[in-house]
Amino acid sequence: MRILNWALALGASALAATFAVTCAAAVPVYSFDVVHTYPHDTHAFTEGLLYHDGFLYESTGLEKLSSIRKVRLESGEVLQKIAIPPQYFGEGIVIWKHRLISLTWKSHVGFVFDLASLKLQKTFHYTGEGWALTQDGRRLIMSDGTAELRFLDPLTLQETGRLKVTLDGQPLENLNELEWVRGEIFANLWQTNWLVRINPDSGQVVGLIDLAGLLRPSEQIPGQTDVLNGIAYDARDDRLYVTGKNWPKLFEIRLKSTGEVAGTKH
Ligand SMILES: [Ca+2]
Repeated sequence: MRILNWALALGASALAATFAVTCAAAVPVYSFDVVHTYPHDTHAFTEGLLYHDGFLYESTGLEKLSSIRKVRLESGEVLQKIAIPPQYFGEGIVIWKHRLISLTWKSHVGFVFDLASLKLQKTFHYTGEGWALTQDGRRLIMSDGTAELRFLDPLTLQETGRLKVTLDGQPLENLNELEWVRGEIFANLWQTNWLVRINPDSGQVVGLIDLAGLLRPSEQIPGQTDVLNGIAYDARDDRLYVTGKNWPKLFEIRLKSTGEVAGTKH
């Protein structure tokens, strides 16, 4: 079995510099098979992605361009779309019952929309940055760019706790887009082609998913195609979707074990 140095594998030089050579547990590394490929709006700077009742919901970022959309998976057709007020940089989204909740990056403001109409119902506030949202059936889970995930009460949107995420015992920062998948939190590591699988109780990373090569170089639009971001999961049919900022494609993928583990050199 080959052991990868995870800090080098993630291309995370800052992490490598602070990494202590104390190997707690080697973490399995997964690769992927593409099951289906779907079109994706190359002007959608994806910040949030989820699957609900047969449709994708996607939020996009950038000032003056932020939006929330309901999208037909198969065609990429935008069925409903609202603009986020131009002073805000839109971030993650989550659905809780008949509401859709969204974050903004650095404005400390979140929005609650009626899911059916996408009409704004109210705003709420939080400290720090807003990156992504998902939910585990009991709580909302929020990332803010640090190594900590926050749990929020889904009704009051007040913080109820935090989870420090660690890889091999070290805090793992830049947790971006989130998805609750089969009892684990999946997170996209910002500016990398990696997803991590997080134990929601311990915060430990229990798997690394290498998505390098998912979008081929020939499919990338110079000056426009940005980083991997966006994970959605259809729990009913066990389908996992991923895309990226301004990517021309959205992929259904299936994870496969590489037989490799990531850890440190001993
Ligand atoms: Ca998601």
